Amino acid sequence: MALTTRLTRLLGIEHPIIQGGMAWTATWELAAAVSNAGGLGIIGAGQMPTDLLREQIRSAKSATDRPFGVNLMLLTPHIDELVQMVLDEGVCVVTTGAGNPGKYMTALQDKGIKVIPIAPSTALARRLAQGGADAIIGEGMEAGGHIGELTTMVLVPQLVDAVSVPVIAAGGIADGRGMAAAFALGAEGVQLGTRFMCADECTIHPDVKQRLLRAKDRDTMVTGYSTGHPVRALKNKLAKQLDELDRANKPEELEALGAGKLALAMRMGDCDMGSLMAGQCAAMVTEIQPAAAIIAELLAETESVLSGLPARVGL
Ligand code: TUI
Repeated sequence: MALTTRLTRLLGIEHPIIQGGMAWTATWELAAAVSNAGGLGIIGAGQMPTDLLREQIRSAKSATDRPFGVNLMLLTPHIDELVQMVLDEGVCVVTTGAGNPGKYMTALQDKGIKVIPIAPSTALARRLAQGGADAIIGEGMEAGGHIGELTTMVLVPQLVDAVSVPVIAAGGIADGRGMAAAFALGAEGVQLGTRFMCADECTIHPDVKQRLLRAKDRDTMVTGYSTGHPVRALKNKLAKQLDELDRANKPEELEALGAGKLALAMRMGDCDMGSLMAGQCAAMVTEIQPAAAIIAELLAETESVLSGLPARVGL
């Protein structure tokens, strides 16, 4: 099946599926595998040193001839240096998170790089679209990591009404039912993070993958409201300690405790004191599979849901 949308045409990809650019998680191995399977793989820059991200981009280029992207986390202190390096290296797509990429937009697009910011609200999406964003990722609060306030179900249709560029739905999508629902809401693509954490090619610690496979529906929680940067992760010892600091309104202590904890989980496999950032749909991830199998399954399920819908509702 070929699902073609404005997004597949804009990026020159086969399927309208983007793999989330998760920090310490989405390395070049995963990004290249997703791109080779016809989706858009994304390297998560997070707080990576500039030289390491450069190597990641070069490795991805040697592993795929297809388009791939980089996610830039805008709260990173050396973000200007990362952007300059990405301009020098050249990639097809930059997605951005945790801020407004307005000041980098022209420089990136002048190099032929498509800029696709993540927006948690219509106000920001409108500003970004006016500033020339090529598409907008609407990420609901079901997502893992740093989140906004709105759910995917209410955010996506409002974004579709607010901007004329393609909208990509993210947050809470783990299978073809969610993907079909995203298209029903007006999205022209989907971005999945948590599901791809359990791809064979995802290089996170195997213990984290096992924790994801065991997760149940209410196993994530959000901490960090007091800092202004709420984060969703699987419940563990760290999350409970962060929650206590949140409730005591101690944002500085919370930030100090949280520092470096994502890498501790994803790279070192510390599932107690590491930050197991993951979305609510962790419970829907039940298998470790090659990225290509995830994409094939998503497409087959989406086709089956969409083609079965009219009969199901009596149309
Ligand atoms: O960025 C993400 N997810 C992330 S970033 C991250 S690293 C981090 N760790 C601790 C605290 C903060 C970050 C882990 N997960 N998703 C995309 C996303 N972007 N979610 C929410 C936003 C967002 C929030 C505010 C985007 C723009 C924004 O704009 C504020 C403004 O400047 O108007």
